[in-house]
Amino acid sequence: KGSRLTLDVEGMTCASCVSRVEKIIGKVPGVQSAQVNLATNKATVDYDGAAPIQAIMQAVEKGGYKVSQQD
Ligand code: 9UX
Repeated sequence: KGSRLTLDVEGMTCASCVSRVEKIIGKVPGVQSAQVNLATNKATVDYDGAAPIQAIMQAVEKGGYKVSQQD
């Protein structure tokens, strides 16, 4: 019943960035889990309900990273 979306995250330069971004995304309401890949700059997000894209993008940007939506 859950859905999945992929976002592009720029500005992550170390493994701790990955943890930070996963934590940031994981706190967004509706998000079940987030997996960030440092090598590909992609964040895979599993969520319930309506896609929380706007909230995720705001939270990630506030954290100091650039984020864009992927197809
Ligand atoms: Mo690593 Mo990322 O020292 O915001 S945590 S660069």
